[in-house]
Order: sequence, then structure tokens, then C-alpha cells
Amino acid sequence: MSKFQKDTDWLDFHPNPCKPSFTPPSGAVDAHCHVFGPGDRFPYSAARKYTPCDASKQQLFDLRDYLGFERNVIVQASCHGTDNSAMVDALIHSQGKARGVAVVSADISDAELLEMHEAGVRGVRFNFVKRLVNPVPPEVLQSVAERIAKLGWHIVVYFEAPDLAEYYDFFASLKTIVVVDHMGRPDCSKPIDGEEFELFIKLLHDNENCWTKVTCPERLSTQGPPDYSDFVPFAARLVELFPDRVLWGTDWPHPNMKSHMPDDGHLVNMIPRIAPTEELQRKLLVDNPRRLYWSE
Ligand code: 0GY
Repeated sequence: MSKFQKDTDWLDFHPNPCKPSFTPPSGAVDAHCHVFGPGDRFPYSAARKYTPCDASKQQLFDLRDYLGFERNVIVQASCHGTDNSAMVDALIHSQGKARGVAVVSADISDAELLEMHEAGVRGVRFNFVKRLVNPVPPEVLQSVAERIAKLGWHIVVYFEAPDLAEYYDFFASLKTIVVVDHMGRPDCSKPIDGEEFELFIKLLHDNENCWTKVTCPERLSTQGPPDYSDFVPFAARLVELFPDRVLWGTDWPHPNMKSHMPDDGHLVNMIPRIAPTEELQRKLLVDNPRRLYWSE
């Protein structure tokens, strides 16, 4: 028996997603997904705020192929803390088809950063979501930001919409590309021209180095499946305004989904609703992620 038992309210990822009717363009990238463990080989962090189900690299690669994608960007999840071994192991076994985003502490050595670069890591994640981590203060993150810039890496930030005002100046001060997870987690039940989402649009409008992921209808929609209709105008607006700075991903295996587990095939079928033309789809799924993650 595994030494890690998932939380009792933890939902497993969808066991048999539908085959999407939307075919992603050739070379498409799922630019936000995770691997969890397996815990017996890659133990979860003692400081974690949840214990997930195991979700292995092979299961991720099988899903990639089944959904019609060519590549993955694997983002370090908080349950693994600053131990990036499961994510790096997935990169090493991906035959160049996966890049990674790590979570590191400020005392990481240059040699360790370089080793991760060679494995395919191209960014670090700064997580400010209080239910997931004890956020590290911006002053501490500043030194990490400066060191990873030298490797040509970028920064992924994760926060919830009400907290953007607090971190706005820090994000705007960063010199590398800054990719905001899940559209800054807007409340999709609010008007699209509400104060919080307008502040997020301003961040991207005023800072050409800021990008975002138009991801997670399953998390952000208050209307829910199968249409997740209230999510669509928020994502479509960002794709229209910033077509060269948006990324898309499944978020498999969908950590912390407590209400329902999405069908990943349905999530793929939503893409034409947020990126209605072939040109926008190509930028979102191929050109943008390849520029950011496979430029060398
Ligand atoms: C996500 C979402 C979540 C979790 C994590 O690092 C994490 O544990 O990212 C979440 O619970 O919102 O980005 O996939």
C-alpha cells in the first residue's frame, strides 16, 4: 500500500475523456499541466496543503497523444514543494516534448539551476495563493527573479483576483516575461468590465512582457459543465486583445477540483469558443508556447 493516501475529498482525474471533435493544429502544446508523484517514488512535500492522487508522466503523455497535442509544459505543483524531481524526471523522459516550470527556494545553487535548464526547465513559478502555500515575500523572490533572468527563463505567477492590487507593482517591476496562471483567477460571475478584471487587463496592456494562460473553465466558471459559458467571454477577450501573449493548457490532473472533474476532451472542444479563428488558434496553441519554451 502506498505511504501516501489522497485526501478523502480529492477527485481523481477523468478516467476516459471523450475524443475531442476539435483537432488541435499540428505542433500544439498543452502549456499547463502537472505530474503528481507517484508518491512512493517522488514523495510529496511535508509542507504540502493537500495530498493528491498519483498522476504519472506516462499517464500525462498518453493523454497528450489522445487529445491530439504534441507537447507539454509541466508546472511544478505545490504538493511537491521545492523538490522538482518528479517534474524533471518527466522532462527527461519526454524525448524533448516537454518543458518545465520549477518552484525553487532563494538558496538554490547556480549548478542546480543549470542542471534543471539542461533537463528542459524554462521558468520558475511564484505562487501567492494562500490556500496552497505560505507565500514568499516579493523581496525574497526578487533575487530569484534576477538569477533566472540570466538563464533566459521567465516567471509564472499564480494569485487570485482580489490579491492582484497587492502584488501589482511587484509584477510590473519584473524584467523577464511574466506569465499569469488562469487569467489571474477572475470571478466569472462578475461583469467582464468590473474593477478586478480591468486591473488585470491593465497589467497586460501596460506591460508588454506580461502574458497569461486562458485556462481552467472548470475552476473559474460558476455556471459549470458542460458549457462553462460564463468563462468564455473572459478568455475570448484576452485572446482578442493579446493574441501573441496567451497560452492554453488542460491543467490535468486538475488539482483541488472538489465540485466535479472535467472531461479533458470537452476542455479541448472549448478552444474554438475562446479563439474563434485558425490564426488565433495557431498562435495560442503553437506559436506562442513554442516561442516561450522551445526557442532553443
Ligand atoms: C493549478 C491549480 C491549483 C493547484 C496548484 O500548485 C498547485 O498545487 O497549482 C489550484 O488548486 O488552484 O494551477 O493547477
